[in-house]
Amino acid sequence: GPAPEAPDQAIAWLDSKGRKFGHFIDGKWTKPGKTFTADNPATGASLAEITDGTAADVDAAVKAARAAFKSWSALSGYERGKYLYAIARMIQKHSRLFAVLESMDNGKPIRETRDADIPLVARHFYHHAGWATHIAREFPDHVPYGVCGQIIPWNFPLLMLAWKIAPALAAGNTVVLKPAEFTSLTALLFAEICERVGLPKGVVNIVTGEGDTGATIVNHPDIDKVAFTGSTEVGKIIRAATAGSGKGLSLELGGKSPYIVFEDADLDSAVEGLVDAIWFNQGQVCCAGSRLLVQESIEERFIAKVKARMEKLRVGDPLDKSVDIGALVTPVQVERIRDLMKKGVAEGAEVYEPDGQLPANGCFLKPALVTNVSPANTLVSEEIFGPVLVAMSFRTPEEAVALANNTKYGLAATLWSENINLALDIAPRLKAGVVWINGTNNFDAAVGFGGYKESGFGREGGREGMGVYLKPAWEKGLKQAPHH
Ligand code: TXE
Repeated sequence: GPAPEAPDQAIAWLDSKGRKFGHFIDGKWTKPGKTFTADNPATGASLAEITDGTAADVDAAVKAARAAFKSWSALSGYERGKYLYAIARMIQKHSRLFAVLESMDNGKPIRETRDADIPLVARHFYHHAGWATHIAREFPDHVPYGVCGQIIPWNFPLLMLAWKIAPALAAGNTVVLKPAEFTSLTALLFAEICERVGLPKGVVNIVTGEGDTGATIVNHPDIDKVAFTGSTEVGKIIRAATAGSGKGLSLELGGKSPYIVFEDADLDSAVEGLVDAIWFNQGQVCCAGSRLLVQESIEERFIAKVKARMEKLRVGDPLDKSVDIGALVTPVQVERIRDLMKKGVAEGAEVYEPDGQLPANGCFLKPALVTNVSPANTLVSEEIFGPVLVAMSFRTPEEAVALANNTKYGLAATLWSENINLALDIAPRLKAGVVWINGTNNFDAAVGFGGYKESGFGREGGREGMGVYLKPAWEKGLKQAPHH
């Protein structure tokens, strides 16, 4: 196969920073404080030291963002858009460095960071650069919130940053963003991009740290809006913590999305879609199609095809361009997944894994297919967030809808059928923020993404996503529309 992607450029960048990072606050880098390590989950090697943000760090970042808000929000949308275009272009220019750094820090295959994560990041900034000039017309009598506290997870580190920062800035807000503790590096490289394009100081502040740092941001009295993507557990804590505070809130949480295959589907395409739905990013995807619902009449044939395809999936070095499944983000997650599997098996589940050896070290797991489960099985009801597909069957379309909606989540759903009448009948009955027909994981910055029920609320992308970063002017007692 092709030679692995060389890590040289990313290593040179880390070395140039002394492999030790402070925060990016008010356009400057702070001195590193108490640190934790950023590890490469495929090798266990330590990549850099990351500062664990204190309450004083968060306070300094919020003050800087507050000071910057006045002039940033007073700029015309056109002026703000120019900065977003510059960021987008700079990300494209350094896309290879971003992709390799992301793969090293997170463990996801280079094919994904190169072809999905980083291009989608650039696309998100371009899209919102365009929005900046349209907000005044599209959202008359709306104003930005002010200072946004943004907390993101580790599964799509730079992409989640883009989903948060691009619309916030387009709308005229300033931000304090905390990356996940396992994946801070591309956020820090992004801070350098902000410096390079001359983004006014204080508009973007990156404070690294663990959950406590996140909680400090959420609870800071001078934060106007909180945006969070992560576990449902922490989402609930944040909702409780912000209730009654007057802060705006949007939450993008977990999922257990159904992947429905009807008997008249193009089965080979549905199998390829399934690979993307559940094994993309090792299954660490909030909208992963983790519950296969297959019509009974084709169940045996379809499952045989899935198993045959699983045999061909390559697990290994994330920088190897032919690898399909890389490393999970951290040993903590591997343990979590193993524990859930044990529980599910004790409850009667059967697990199929393809033959073959995993790399001796690193956070690797084989792709797994779980069958013989009742709806009450832990593996059916809980988000596994790993390369584990759970399969069940149904007889009628009615039963498919009932099974699909039998979950506390509601983020995404996929259905396959060659019968367009059936597809269009079923799709609106699936309680999910997005429904894909004869395809899966189709993302675009122009389309709102978000959930129902315990998957959260608020949308990211598109017009709905812009709305999440604006509030009616009357809420601030203002009459004038501040957008130009
Ligand atoms: O998530 P956390 P974890 C799910 C997935 C995964 C599980 C656990 O099922 O297995 O969650 O992952 C910050 N106040 N998802 O524990 O803790 C934290 O530092 C404020 C689904 O890693 O939610 C990080 O930046 N912030 C999900 C971010 O929250 C807090 C993606 C997410 O970490 C905090 C990730 C607190 N009290 C996990 N505690 C998705 N929807 O895509 C932690 N954080």
